Amino acid sequence: MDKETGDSSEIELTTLRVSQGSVSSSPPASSPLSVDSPVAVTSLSKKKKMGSTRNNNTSEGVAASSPKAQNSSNLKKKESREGLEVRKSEDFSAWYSQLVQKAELIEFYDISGCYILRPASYRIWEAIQSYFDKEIKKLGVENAYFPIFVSASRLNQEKDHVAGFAPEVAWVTMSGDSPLEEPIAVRPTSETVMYPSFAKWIRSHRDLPLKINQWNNVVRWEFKHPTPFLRSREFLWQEGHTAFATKEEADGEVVQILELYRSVYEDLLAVPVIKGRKSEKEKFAGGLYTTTVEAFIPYSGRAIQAATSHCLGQNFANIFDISFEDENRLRKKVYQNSWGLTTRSIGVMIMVHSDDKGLVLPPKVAPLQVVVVPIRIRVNQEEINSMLEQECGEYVSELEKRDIRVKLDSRKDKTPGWKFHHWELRGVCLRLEVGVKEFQSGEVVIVRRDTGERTVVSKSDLYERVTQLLWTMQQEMFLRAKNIRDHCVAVAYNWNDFMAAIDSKQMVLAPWCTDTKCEEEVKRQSLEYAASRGNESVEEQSSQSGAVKSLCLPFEEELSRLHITPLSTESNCFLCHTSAKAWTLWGRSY
Ligand code: 87F
Repeated sequence: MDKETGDSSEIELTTLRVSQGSVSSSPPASSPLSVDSPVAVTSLSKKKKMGSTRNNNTSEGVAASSPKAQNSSNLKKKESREGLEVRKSEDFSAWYSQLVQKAELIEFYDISGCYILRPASYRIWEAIQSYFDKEIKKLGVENAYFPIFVSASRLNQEKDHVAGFAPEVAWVTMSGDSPLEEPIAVRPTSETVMYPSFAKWIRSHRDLPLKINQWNNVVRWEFKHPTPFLRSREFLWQEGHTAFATKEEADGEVVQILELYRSVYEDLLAVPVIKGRKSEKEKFAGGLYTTTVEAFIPYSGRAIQAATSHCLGQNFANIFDISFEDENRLRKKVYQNSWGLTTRSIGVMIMVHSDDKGLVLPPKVAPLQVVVVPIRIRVNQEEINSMLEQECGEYVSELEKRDIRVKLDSRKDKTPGWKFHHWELRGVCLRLEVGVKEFQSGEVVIVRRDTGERTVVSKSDLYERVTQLLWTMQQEMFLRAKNIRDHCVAVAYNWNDFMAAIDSKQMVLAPWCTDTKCEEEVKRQSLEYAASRGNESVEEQSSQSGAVKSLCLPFEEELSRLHITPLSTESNCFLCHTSAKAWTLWGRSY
């Protein structure tokens, strides 16, 4: 007997019907549980009630709202708290905070800005790692590991660019209760840790190129509001550091790595990005130029720097004396690059795809791609139930054999409806439902997490159809996100249109003079503009506050993809009206 719903066959059948109905507009007409049957007719009023439970976004299984279930224990109450209680469109940041905790991605910690990455989110990070690691190895990059601590003298060797970041550096000053002789910093990035070794390892042109990557954690003691994945005081990333004999080789690698970052976001995480170059104000101050992939979160109207690939020129080679003897025995300084991709990528993916029911994950990174839910008959049908379960077990092993990440949910103390919600919240891509009807006809119902679309497939085609649906889901998630993102890019030629678009949560492409003073003016005026709108609601204020910054000067290929024609020589800057030098993408950002 089911703990939650008792043993009434009527209620059990109702439960089953409505659970299915909630994800489908029309149940199979031939279903013994269809609305034409007397049993189902008695259940229609319950169906309405149950539907509203679902719409309220509690994840209480449909069955759990039946009268008998309402009398059940605290266990049920606990279950009802499983689902999201906030809608994405109503309070985006509360929705996100609930989602990452309820979907078991994040556990909060007692140090502000530090989060526990639970197995489900670490598994996503492993998928990103494994993809990117393979790709950089093809480029001849080798992994290594350098210490987490930096001495003060080393960190200060590179004072100029560290100066701006100094408040974010965390220091260890004690061991036990005795002060250290010299405080040591926890790495915020590893230039100063790695480059003294580069100076030792590079002697001749034969030692070049040197391409080192490390997968590690870094600490930046940020004071801005922390957000799981997007802004944390400790985060995971890869930092690539390379050295070349010529500037051309370094330039070539910068765009190769940027292309890999595009691919991680678009091909793996199904998140569209725009490639471009950072303005002088926004580039990494220690380098020559910075390239970036920029993503956008439509609900908050904010852009986010998704990954960066820097050309450092010879700046660090001069500081750390990294030089080599060329073929003509002349001593030369190397040209360097550095590039990084962080666990922020997981947060961007969640924000872009997930919905009011919970996580929606692209199949390529989803820890679980398929869940199989047997829909048991609950009255004296143990024989048929055990055959059903055995059949489901066979589907699982068949899919497992072919490397599909699959799980069988045969728990007897949970209703099918409860399980559906449970796995939807956790972002399992496909749900396979096998009821008696399907069992008898050799079919399986497949429900897609992203669209709720149901497909009935013959068990002999199961593997092919599952593979095909996962592939389609991956493609369609990207196309949907890209379509939405494209609608969030406006074009403006003057300040009023520019701010109107920003206010409607868009990014703006505008002709710009590229002058740093003008960029500072955009920041100042946009802050003034936001402050002048003090009569907005709190929610409006938070989504419409913050300075507008340049995100990037998009590459030509990106502009033509967005159907933007090159600037004419007569074009003027949208703000200062001097001659415009480049189309530039602007927005509020994280
Ligand atoms: C915070 C404190 C100290 C960023 C910091 O982007 C230093 C820094 O150098 C700092 N925050 N940065 C810039 C990091 C540049 C660069 N490093 C390697 C990357 C990619 C990987």
